[in-house]
Amino acid sequence: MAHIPAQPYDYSLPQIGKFALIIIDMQRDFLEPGGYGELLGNDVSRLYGIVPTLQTLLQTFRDFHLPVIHTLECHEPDLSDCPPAKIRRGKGHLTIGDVGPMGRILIKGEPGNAIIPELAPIDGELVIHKSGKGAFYHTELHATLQQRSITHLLITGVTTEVCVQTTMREANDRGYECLLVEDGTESYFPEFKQATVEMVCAQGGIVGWIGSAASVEAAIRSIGKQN
Ligand code: C5J
Repeated sequence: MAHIPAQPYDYSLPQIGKFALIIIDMQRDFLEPGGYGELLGNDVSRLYGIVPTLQTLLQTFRDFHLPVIHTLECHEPDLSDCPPAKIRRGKGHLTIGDVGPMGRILIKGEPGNAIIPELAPIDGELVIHKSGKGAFYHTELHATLQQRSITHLLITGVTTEVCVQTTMREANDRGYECLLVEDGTESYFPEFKQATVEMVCAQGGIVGWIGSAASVEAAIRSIGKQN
């Protein structure tokens, strides 16, 4: 066990095997021009800023052979898992399922739907395909975490106030102890990131904790030495 300096108070990282890193939706569709993020009217350029931090954090987990979970927001090619309301949203001329510069938008297996190469999953890492914003909705995530006795989640990825926050709230409701890695998450809207960071750890940690990637890495190294 190790203590991570965090808000609203230290986060206790349990023994190895009980915690996992979740990297949410670091996909070309959200980070690159021509993807779903941009067609919703967003300036996607600011999201790349967290990639070096996530690479270092991911490498630390890999160095210690710790569980890593990647998620992708995506839909089946026939859109059978996509509610019509989601297809109607946005203000561009293209929508989910249409052909864009990186293939069909937000469709499983299309080039634009892939995780960016810098953070591509490797063998042994869990990849969760999700049709909703939260990673627990209609996925095998909860069952898989339970099977592995994982109780603590270090949460990262994009976008802070949408898929990241939704997943953190879903996890919290299922009893997981969650720490949102502040410099490992980003939004198209800096003010929304800030608001999310403040709201999830308000009221004594109503949804969880906020900490830094460096603090998580230091805690892992200290636990690693104990083993
Ligand atoms: C959005 C996500 N923003 N991954 N998805 O639609 O946050």
